[in-house]
Amino acid sequence: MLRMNYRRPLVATTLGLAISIAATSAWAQFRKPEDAIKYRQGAMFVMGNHFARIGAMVNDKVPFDAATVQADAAIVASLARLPFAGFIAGTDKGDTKAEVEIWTEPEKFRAAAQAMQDKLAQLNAAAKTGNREQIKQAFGAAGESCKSCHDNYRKE
Ligand code: ASC
Repeated sequence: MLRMNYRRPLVATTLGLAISIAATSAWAQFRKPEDAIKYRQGAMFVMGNHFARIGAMVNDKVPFDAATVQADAAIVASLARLPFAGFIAGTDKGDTKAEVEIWTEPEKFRAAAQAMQDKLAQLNAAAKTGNREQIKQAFGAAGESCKSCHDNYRKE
């Protein structure tokens, strides 16, 4: 009994600390709200760049090279989670085209983000096969998921 009582404050303090770290971590990643906006835009910019390189190949703008597609698809798939860390509370204003629905219907936004991540994982898997037709199809499906989220959550 004595031992349990002795330990309880430590458990409570550790738990309290863990909860407060979890609650503030979204903010703690960025020094100011503008940094969160730049972060998500930067992540999407890099994703868009590498995604477009794949598009150029499957649409015959540049010669198809399986190894290059694999590298680009791996980059895009691994970056796909990053933008969402930047959509923190209070960043619907400022230098951003983000629609307020991102914050007013977060479940729908999260689902759209997940759909995009799934499509990019499928593109990454297709890239590993080296099969141009499979890659082209997966690229198209992934592009649709980019577009649908932009149509719903990005201002003109
Ligand atoms: C891209 C890019 C997007 C998508 C989208 C597809 O290359 O940057 O956001 O494709 O335009 O419709």
